[in-house]
Amino acid sequence: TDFSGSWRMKSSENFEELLKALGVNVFLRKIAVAAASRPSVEIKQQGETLSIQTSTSVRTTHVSFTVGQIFNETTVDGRPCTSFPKWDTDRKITCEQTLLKGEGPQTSWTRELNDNGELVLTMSAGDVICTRVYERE
Ligand code: R13
Repeated sequence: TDFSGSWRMKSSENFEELLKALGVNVFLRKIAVAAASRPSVEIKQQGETLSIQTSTSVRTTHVSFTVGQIFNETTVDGRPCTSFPKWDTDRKITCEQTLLKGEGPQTSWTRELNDNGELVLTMSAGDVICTRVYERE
């Protein structure tokens, strides 16, 4: 599986609910939701190592990790965590996150290349699941 490429989002469900579950206040939530409706995602993959840059007008994140190895990132509400990405299938990575400090709902994300060549991202907080589908640019 090769996730490499430039990706454009075609649908998003439950992003605001996800931020709400994480305790983000309505003011910041509205700003985040507006910005996150037009993201641009650039992925570079070499073997088991991925580099993912997610850009919006107000926030850009960059993560680089090797599947099977713990790495540091931040949760979608910006809290530092350690993350453990694993192959769920040969086309799907599941990543469980552990907060470095404090309490909060259990968070994770998955990224999968589906049969239509789309990239499906899910982000979870407790039992809230946000699903975002990307197509190649
Ligand atoms: C701002 C500050 C308040 C907090 C926040 C959280 C998320 C985001 C912005 C902000 C955005 C996230 C975009 C995510 C994407 C994910 C993906 C609550 C910290 C800066 C308002 C914009 C695009 O699709 O991979």
